[in-house]
Amino acid sequence: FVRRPLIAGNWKMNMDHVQGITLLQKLAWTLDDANHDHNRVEVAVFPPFTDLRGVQTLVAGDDLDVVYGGQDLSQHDSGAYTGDISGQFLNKLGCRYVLVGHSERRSVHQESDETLRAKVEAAYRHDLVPVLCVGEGLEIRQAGTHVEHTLEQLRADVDGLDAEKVATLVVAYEPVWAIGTGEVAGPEDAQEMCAAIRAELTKLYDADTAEKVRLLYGGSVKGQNAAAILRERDVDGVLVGGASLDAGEFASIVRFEN
Ligand code: G2H
Repeated sequence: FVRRPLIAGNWKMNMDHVQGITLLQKLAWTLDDANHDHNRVEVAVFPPFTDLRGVQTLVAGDDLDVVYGGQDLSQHDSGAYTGDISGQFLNKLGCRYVLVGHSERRSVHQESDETLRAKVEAAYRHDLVPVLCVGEGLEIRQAGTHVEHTLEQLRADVDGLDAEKVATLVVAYEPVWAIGTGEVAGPEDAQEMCAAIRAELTKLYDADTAEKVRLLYGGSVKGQNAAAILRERDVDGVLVGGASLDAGEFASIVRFEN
């Protein structure tokens, strides 16, 4: 691998703090039992905000080789924004990453690219690495304009960021039609888009920067399809929803054979 693969579990609005701790403990035991080589991939989980403190305590106390992040953050640092979570709070809880612009945030919360651009900036302001999610819906896929659509989101969300920051960025390509539906984009679909994203980053920045960016695929990833997706040249990891809620299934994705 040119870039260290990132296997990320997005718990979405699942797992209360007790269930979250149990899941993470089981994951650690499963990987230990299998003598998993922790240097091979980076494992990250994105629990609900209310689980983060518990995850932090467990990871530090048991010295787990797992990093974690928030599922969203505010574009603001503090103030009268009831219900929002600042990047500085996530940073203080030891988060390394934060999801930005997951399709469920774009559709359920109508987050615009302008807001997401501000959230990317806020993440960097608080030393968090944004995992920027982009991707097209079914109609756009059927119309054949999915590459253009996804690159437009990318351009809008990273507009004006300096190359040094972009080099650390993670971009997750998640075709909305393949999320939680059991429909998986084929490995070649994932590769097509990830290659297009890398080419676009080369155009916007330079080849060196683009080669450093990790590109993930997300959408109905499971133990049984992960290896084929991860074998693609420009795919540097996966963002897993449903299958990350089962320790054994997620462990089998982490331990994919290539
Ligand atoms: C896409 C993915 C994780 P799932 O949302 O972000 O979820 O694996 O359930 O399709």
